Amino acid sequence: MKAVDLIVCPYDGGRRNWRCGLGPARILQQGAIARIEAAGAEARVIEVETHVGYESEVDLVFEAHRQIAHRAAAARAAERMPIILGGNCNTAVGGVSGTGAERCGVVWFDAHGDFCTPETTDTGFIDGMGLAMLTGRCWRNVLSTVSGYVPVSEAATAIVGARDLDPWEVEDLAASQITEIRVEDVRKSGVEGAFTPFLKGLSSKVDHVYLHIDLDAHDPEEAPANHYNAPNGLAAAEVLEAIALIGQHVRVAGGGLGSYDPAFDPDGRTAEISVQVVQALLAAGS
Ligand SMILES: [Mn+2]
Repeated sequence: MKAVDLIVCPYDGGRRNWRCGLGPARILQQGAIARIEAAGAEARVIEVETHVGYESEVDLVFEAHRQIAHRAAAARAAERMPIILGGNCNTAVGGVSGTGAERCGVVWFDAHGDFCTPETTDTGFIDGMGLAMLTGRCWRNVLSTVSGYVPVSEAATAIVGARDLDPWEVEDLAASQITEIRVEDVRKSGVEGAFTPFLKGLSSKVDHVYLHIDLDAHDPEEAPANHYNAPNGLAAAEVLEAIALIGQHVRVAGGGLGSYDPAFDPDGRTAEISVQVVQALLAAGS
């Protein structure tokens, strides 16, 4: 795609510019715009402003989804690719809703399941519910306030690189129709071998896909992302290869990055990889 809206939503735990909320600014500082433009595309940055009556994490999460949905829909209407630079993973519902949730597939890269619900969570941490929200397992009444939201089909959803799951997430993912692509699948069969069974039938089920990349899907030795780092993750080259491969099978309409806390990345390796992920999304997108 030739034009991109980088939609910045710098929240973590309901706080602006805190912890992973500082990730988007660090990715921009790494030269994301200049490098997109050097590759022949045009980019602009749109920062999400949230205005809520009561600043709880819950209020801010859903207001962010509403705002992101609006911005992503405006981007698609202008034939620009929406790429959300988020704080935590509570941006994907907005991104998918704005990109077009009907007949949308999702590939969710993450060390964690993000598949808790208010009934199964041990902590109440809303960031652990992003994929469960996206597939319609919880918060459905308030999610109806997000323009364009409908639950995405589990059969058109894959979670990639998850390796640090709560017991309920293990059980609920296994019982769901979501495809799990594990790090060991990629090690054993390569990116193409691990992804192709999911991708080969996908274009008959959906019109497009949205790719959500939690940076902690990567191995923390190569790309330290945040305080929830889990060992034995994906190589950056594998993530980039997967994004390109997905684009060969189905239209990539939008995507997002999240859960990158620059405090865990003193030498900027993850910032660099994040820019490469943005460029890969743009190259795969249409
Ligand atoms: Mn996540």
